[in-house]
This record gives sequence, C-alpha cells and structure tokens, in this order.
Amino acid sequence: MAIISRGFTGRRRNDSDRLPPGQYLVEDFPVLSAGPTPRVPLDRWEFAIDTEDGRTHRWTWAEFMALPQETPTADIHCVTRWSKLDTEWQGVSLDVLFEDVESAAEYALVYSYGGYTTNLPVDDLLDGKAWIVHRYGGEELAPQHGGPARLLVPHLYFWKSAKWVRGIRLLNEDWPGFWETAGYHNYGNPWREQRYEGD
Ligand SMILES: Nc1nc2c(c(=O)[nH]1)N[C@H]1C(S)=C(S)[C@@H](COP(=O)(O)O)O[C@H]1N2
Ligand SMILES: [Mo]
Repeated sequence: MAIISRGFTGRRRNDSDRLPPGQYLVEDFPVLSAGPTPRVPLDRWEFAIDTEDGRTHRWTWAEFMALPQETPTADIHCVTRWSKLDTEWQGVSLDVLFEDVESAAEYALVYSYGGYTTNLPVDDLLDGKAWIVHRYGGEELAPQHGGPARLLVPHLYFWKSAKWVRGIRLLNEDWPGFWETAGYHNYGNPWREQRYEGD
C-alpha cells in the first residue's frame, strides 16, 4: 500500500495554484447581473461585429450555430472574489468570427441585449483566448447565466464576459464600459488583482 498524503498530490495543491490572489473557490455557480435578464427570441437574435470604418458583419442564430464549435474548459474569477474551476462551455472562438473582419482597431467595446457594455483590447479576444458560448455543463446556457449566448474571456475578471452578448464594436480609441466607468479596473487581470481603477 502506498502512503501518500493528499496534501502533496493531485487536485488539492493544484487547485490552490490556480486561485488568483484574494479569491476563494466555489462549487456552485453564482449569478451576478446588474439588471433584469433580457429575453431574446432566437429568430430575432443576432450577433454583430462593427468595424471602426462603419462596416458590420452579422450572424443570425442559425449562421452562428453553423460555425465550427469548440468546447473550452476554463477557470473563472469574479471580482467579488469567487472563483470556479474547470467550467465547461461550448461555443465559437472569436478567431472564427474575426476571420473575414478587416480592421486595424486596437480596442473593443462589447455590448449586450439589455444595455450592458464592457471594454477590452482586441488582442484579448484573439488567439484562442475568447469565445461566444451558448452551452454550459453540457446544457443550453441558462438565461440567468447569459443565454442564449455570452462572451467568455476567462483570463480577465468575469465582468468582462458579457452575458446576452449582442455585438462587438471595434474602435481606434478605448471606450470604457459599464463597470469600467463605475471605477473598476480598465483591464481586469485577476493574477495582478486589477480590481479597481488604480490597482
Ligand atoms: N450583460 C451582462 N453581462 C454581465 C454582467 C451583467 O450584469 N450584465 N455581469 C458581469 C459580472 S460582474 C459577472 S461576475 C459575470 C457573472 O456571470 P454569471 O451570472 O453567469 O455568474 O457576468 C458578467 N457579465
Ligand atoms: Mo463579477
């Protein structure tokens, strides 16, 4: 019989390495919404990328669902200090959605049904770092978690992962979004604890 202390193997030690400073782990999936849950019928849903020179690329629900799908597993970190490990999603990589988009813009303002916005550099959406997801844990994404579809950009605090996403506006200058205007950090790297403006 091998004598192995759990504290030195596998999951436990690993998990704490995966927890950014000031965060604690949760097993449940908290809901954080700054307003009511918008209901968007799928036959009226669309996703758009608007370029800095005024062109718009649009996808209907059927067009979006026909794109190549990925199943990212990610750790998510909310600025209110909960983190959840190994969340399982399905959706479309932003790399796929940006394939035919000609743009030199550096900044993105993500906007949602219901009016929420959040900003981030375009680079943080590309190279396998972000998805528009429509399934969570093997099921359709629940409305309170952003269904029918939300942005998932897990390397930044979870407020950047806009629920009920409607589009991305590409900009030559940085426009702060909802929480960024309210004093939260403009970038929001959880490993550097960029919670508030000035952190
Ligand atoms: N449209 C929209 N997206 C949003 C929010 C919101 O209020 N509205 N809250 C953000 C915040 S602060 C967090 S932590 C996550 C919460 O996602 P969840 O409710 O699925 O846990 O969504 C982010 N995306
Ligand atoms: Mo959050």
